[in-house]
Amino acid sequence: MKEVIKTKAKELGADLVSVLNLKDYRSPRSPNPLRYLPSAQSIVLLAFAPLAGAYRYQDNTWSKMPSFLYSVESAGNTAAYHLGRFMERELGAESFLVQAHRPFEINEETFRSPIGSISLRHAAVQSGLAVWGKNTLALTPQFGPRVMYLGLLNSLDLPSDSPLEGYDPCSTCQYDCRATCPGKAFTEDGRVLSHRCVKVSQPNDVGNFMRFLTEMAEKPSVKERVEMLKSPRFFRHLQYLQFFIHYHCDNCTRYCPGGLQGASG
Ligand code: B12
Repeated sequence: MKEVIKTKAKELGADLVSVLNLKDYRSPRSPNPLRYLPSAQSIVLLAFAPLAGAYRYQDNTWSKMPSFLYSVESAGNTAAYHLGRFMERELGAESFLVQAHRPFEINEETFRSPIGSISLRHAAVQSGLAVWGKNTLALTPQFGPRVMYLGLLNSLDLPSDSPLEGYDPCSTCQYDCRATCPGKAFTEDGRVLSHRCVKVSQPNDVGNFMRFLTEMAEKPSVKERVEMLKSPRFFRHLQYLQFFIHYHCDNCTRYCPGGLQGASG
């Protein structure tokens, strides 16, 4: 059954596929998957590679986004949806699509450090698709960190794939992703501080928009407030909100040498 699902996933456009039984899923900070699908027994993990040109740009531009996020995410969602429907129709499974990132559950505890429904990196590592990198990303032998993960939580009791052995790209790597992070977002114990990362990776995100609005509210005259609204800064925030997400810095992904001999290199 597992092979039928994997073959179908590849036909639908996934670059990499693996399976993790929930008995083998460990992500202590993440919610209980049964909250999302009470009948869930396993996760089918899908990885989609961006277009090769996505990381070749000289200057960081808005225009890079469709190549490595918007197109990959919509293709991934479409493929995962069709795979889920296939599993429902042909294999009698119930499925729940684990989104690539947003929307998050936003509450008092998580709004400064968002948590996904399923930790796709933990699932990727535990099902042998990838290994943990020093950049805290899940590095695949084929593409390094340059993949987008999605998941299908489902009710089939599928056996897990084995974790990868003998692949340890960070042990010989010369690129010090942690020390060169422009946001100084990495902690000694291998975590990423969200607020520091977001400051440089998503400079037009909600926090910075709030700063903009506060500044505007504090301006003494209407004329000055209107001037702020007519500025490129406001338009950047607006565009960010319309497009849902925009990564500026992506150095830990872009410069990671892992997988550069693979299909994306
Ligand atoms: C919230 C989130 C963020 C937040 C917070 C990240 C965080 N600290 O977890 C912010 C906004 C900072 C962020 C940034 C980025 N993100 Co993000 N993010 C997510 C999301 C939606 C949820 C992650 C989550 O639940 N974290 C909370 C819990 C689970 O984490 P945790 O238990 O504390 O584990 C952390 C550490 O303990 C450590 N860790 C745990 N065990 C081990 C073991 C070892 C050996 C090591 C070294 C580390 C380690 O890794 C985790 C990260 O800090 C996932 C999608 C998903 N559903 O998984 C994407 C996801 C992780 N993000 C992704 C990407 C691409 C990015 C960015 C590169 C985007 C960008 N250009 O800015 C950066 C990378 C920053 C980095 N180096 O981690 C990809 C990663 C792909 C990959 N190959 O690994 C994911 C999987 C999205 C996807 N669908 O593909 N992200």
